[in-house]
Amino acid sequence: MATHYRACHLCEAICGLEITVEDGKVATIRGDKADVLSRGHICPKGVALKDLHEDPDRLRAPVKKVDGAFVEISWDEAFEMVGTRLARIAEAHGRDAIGTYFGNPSVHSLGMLANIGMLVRLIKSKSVFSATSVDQLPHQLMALWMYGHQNYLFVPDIDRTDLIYVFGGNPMASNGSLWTVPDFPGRLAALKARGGRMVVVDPRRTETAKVASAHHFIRPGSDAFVLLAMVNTLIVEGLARPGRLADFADGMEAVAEAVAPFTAERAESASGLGAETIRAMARDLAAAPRAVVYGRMGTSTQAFGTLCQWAIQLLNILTGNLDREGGTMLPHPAIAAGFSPRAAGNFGRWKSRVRGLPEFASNFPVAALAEEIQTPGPGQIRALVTIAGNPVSSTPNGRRLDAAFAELDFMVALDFYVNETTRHADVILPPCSPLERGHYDLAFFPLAVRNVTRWSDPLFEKPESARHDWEIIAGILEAFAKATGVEAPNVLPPEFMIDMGLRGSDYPNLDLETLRAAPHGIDLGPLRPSLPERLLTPDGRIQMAPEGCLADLPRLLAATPEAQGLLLIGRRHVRSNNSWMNNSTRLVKGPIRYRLQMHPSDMEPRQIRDGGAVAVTSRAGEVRIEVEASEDLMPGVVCLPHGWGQATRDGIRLAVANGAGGVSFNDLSDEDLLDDASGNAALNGVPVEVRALP
Ligand SMILES: Nc1nc2c(c(=O)[nH]1)N[C@H]1C(S)=C(S)[C@@H](COP(=O)(O)OP(=O)(O)OC[C@H]3O[C@@H](n4cnc5c(=O)[nH]c(N)nc54)[C@H](O)[C@@H]3O)O[C@H]1N2
Ligand SMILES: Nc1nc2c(c(=O)[nH]1)N[C@H]1C(S)=C(S)[C@@H](COP(=O)(O)OP(=O)(O)OC[C@H]3O[C@@H](n4cnc5c(=O)[nH]c(N)nc54)[C@H](O)[C@@H]3O)O[C@H]1N2
Ligand code: SF4
Ligand SMILES: [Mo]
Repeated sequence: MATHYRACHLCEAICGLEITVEDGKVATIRGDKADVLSRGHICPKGVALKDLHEDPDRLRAPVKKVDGAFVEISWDEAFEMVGTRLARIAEAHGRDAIGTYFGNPSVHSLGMLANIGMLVRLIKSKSVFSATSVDQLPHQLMALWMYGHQNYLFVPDIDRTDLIYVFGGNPMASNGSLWTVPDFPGRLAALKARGGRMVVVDPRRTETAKVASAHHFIRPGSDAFVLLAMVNTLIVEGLARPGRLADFADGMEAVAEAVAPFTAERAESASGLGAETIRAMARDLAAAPRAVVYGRMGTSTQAFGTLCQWAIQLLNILTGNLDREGGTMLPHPAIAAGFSPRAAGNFGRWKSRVRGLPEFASNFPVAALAEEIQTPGPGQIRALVTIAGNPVSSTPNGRRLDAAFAELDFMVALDFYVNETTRHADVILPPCSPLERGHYDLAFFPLAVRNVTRWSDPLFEKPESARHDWEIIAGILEAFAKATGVEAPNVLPPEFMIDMGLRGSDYPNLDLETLRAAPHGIDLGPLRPSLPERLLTPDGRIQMAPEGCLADLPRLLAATPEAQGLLLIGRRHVRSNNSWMNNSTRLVKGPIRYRLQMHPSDMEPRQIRDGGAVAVTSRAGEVRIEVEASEDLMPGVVCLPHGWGQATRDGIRLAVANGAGGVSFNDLSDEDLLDDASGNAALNGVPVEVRALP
């Protein structure tokens, strides 16, 4: 029996795992107690890596569609076909006719992350989309506007703070996001043991709310009112004390003027949170020696995501907690490529063809993907490359995308499953199992609560016939370059790039060999302040009042809570991973987790009974699902997880065998419902109606 240590790549917590192998098979998977960051933490998904590796439904060779069915082909044939078909479409219709979509796992796969830029540059199409616009776009936009870099996402220093406000995040289920904080439960327990507090603001009494010092319900989509009222309180009551930040932050007067209309009373009527509670929250924040305001999905994938992220930054700045121990800080990762000025990002340099939505970092909002395929004219998307993504399940109005994908002239998917999205592909190119590749968390060390570095060698050698993600991208680049008569860019093995990166690190004596000899990771010390030196705004100062935020305020002021009707929000469970781990029986077993949760006071007038079937209707569509009564919801709010409903689409075997059912949340979410300031999808706070079915 051999023991192998490696990082789990499934979520942002990047836990260290201890995996034992017997007879060439995974025997056990446990948390690695010696891991310098995760200290033994693991969740059920980490254990399910065995299922992913062994899953007979996972594709092991490229397939092409013949008469509606997928048949295996050789890599040579697959690349040839992809290269020539894409080149032919580009020649006939222009480069923008080729669309690409990058999904979430493309940042969890080193070979992908390191090379997708090259693919975009070679294809030279503006039709690029990604999961960013159903996720953290407002966070990144704010980082760009206020600090000059899209990746300046300040990390809550949970290990040294006294008070954390969590708005719209559920780290007890998600294990943290834009916050690599493995063993969140342990770190929270330590915070409480030293007398600290965590306060949760969420329309649902979540798993995180249940272990918080206090929880407040909030009406979905109304956080900006509350957060800006907290800013207002700090200013009006003379509690704003930015300390040293005042020396290099501009825009205080503009902020004071902008937030003046956002009183606690106005916030109360919009949000349901009491005006006194809101003021007290602001005062507590100002009084705490070290404190953090943190907001996640519930405050970004909603109609005022940008304003929420702005107000959160303002609260941390005005209380002097930005860039301070026990507040929020920017990590110093061993490889800081993601923080380089070249990667600073851009916004609004060009607009999408049909709806005029702004690009961010050369991506259009994915809410515009279906219309870009379905609307004729120059630039219409006719071919699509999806890369580790499942937009039919994960992005707004999945039914419309489903129909749009069926209209494409050509589609290729880099994925190891036939799912809601890839079933439309002409060719699917599956990478080898994640346990067969080396791993380095290029994207997540820059978000971690401590500076650490760690390399994971492959657990198993990949079969000769299998390809790594980076080799698949290299194959496409080569074939497309050949078909368009240009030279193919050189793709390097990711190991090589990491070695180079480590050798060029600000930390001394790092290279791949050093990391290989330290499989539990190397601790590089606690987070430390680094402003103003690292600011990358044009004048090197914090921009507290970005134009784009001020311009969005009238829209917020005009927003009036709808008198009746229900608002739909999402939920994550610790045994789920977006849309793609439901094939693991180990994860799916147990109580059914995909029902619509509804408060009894909303069920009664609609004559809906616990366990009964209902129709849920939004502007975008209708789904039928069972109801689960829940007192954990704020009345007026209904709650459904995303990533389910595989069985409602033809031709997919996934997650059906083990009894997983449910419906897709995004058959209800609306491609017209956006955070207008950024183009991010408003997946939370979707107006719906629910009626009992006989
Ligand atoms: N309603 C609602 N919708 C949501 C959300 C929500 O909270 N509510 N959350 C949003 C968020 S935060 C995100 S990040 C998106 C995710 O959106 P997507 O990234 O589009 O969707 P996933 O479900 O993560 O699908 C990932 C795909 O990548 C494949 N895959 C996994 N690992 C690899 C790999 O190593 N290589 C390759 N080539 N393929 C791989 C999987 O088989 C799967 O098909 O969903 C968003 N959608
Ligand atoms: N187990 C598991 N873990 C995951 C994932 C997964 O699918 N499953 N996905 C991973 C990914 S890609 C991401 S991005 C992260 C996301 O990480 P989180 O953001 O921590 O996860 P969510 O569960 O989406 O939390 C959003 C919270 O916002 C609340 N909410 C909804 N609307 C509003 C609102 O208007 N205001 C406020 N204040 N709250 C609101 C919801 O009730 C929910 O509790 O999780 C990651 N980790
Ligand atoms: S929390 Fe779970 S899924 Fe996330 S990295 Fe750790 S073991 Fe993997
Ligand atoms: Mo995400």
